[in-house]
Amino acid sequence: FDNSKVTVIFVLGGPGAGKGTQCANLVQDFDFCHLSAGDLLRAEQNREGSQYGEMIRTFIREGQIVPMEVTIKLLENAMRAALTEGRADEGWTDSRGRFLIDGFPRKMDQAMKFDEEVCQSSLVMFFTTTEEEMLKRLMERGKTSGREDDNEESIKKRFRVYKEQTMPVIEYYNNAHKVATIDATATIEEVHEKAKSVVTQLFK
Ligand code: UP5
Ligand code: MG
Repeated sequence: FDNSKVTVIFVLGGPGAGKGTQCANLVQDFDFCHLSAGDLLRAEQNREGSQYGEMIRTFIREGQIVPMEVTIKLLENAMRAALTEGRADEGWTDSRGRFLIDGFPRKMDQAMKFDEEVCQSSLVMFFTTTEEEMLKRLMERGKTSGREDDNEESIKKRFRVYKEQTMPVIEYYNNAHKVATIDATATIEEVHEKAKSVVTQLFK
């Protein structure tokens, strides 16, 4: 994608930090197309005829990172679709091409490949809070989410993979001065206000 036509913000943070919630809020404020890598993988897992369904299910349950070729292909397809068709479902109407990419890249290899072959991100929003808080949120959500990884065993594995594989990605972008760190411990509304001001700064 042409970086002069497309703006990408990566949204990172631990499992349950509130990435999806905050992206949904930012879509209301700015003309963003919100793409959650996890949601795209879950949709592909459930798509009839997908050759990756079983593989994705196993990786997600174990909290492991699905091989990057699959995820990057899904993201690229979704970006292309959004640029050509718009995303009326999210109220995304014009084609300036502003993307919030949620929960990606969570491993160094994905970060390098996306930067080199898809496009460069403008900013990384990093939502951070304690493991205790994230566990509490996910266990609560697990009562109704139907997500196969919202159980204590999977959550512990997700925390481990996050620390071992995703934190280095955040470090890497931090060294490139691309990271805006946002304390996600406060209420959804308070976190939203902070996130909103970060994006406003970027687009100023
Ligand atoms: N909540 C949110 N904010 C709150 C606040 N401020 N105060 C109180 N409660 C708050 O929020 C989680 C819950 O907390 C909700 O109930 C919310 O109301 C509440 P949410 O916004 O859903 O948090 P989020 O950070 O999006 O949590 P999520 O569980 O989606 O994070 P993960 O990063 O674990 O999940 P994701 O879907 O991104 O990935 C799932 C799996 O897919 C990965 O483990 C991996 O196996 C696979 N994957 C890949 O392999 N590759 C990828 O590139 C991406 C994913
Ligand atoms: Mg999410």
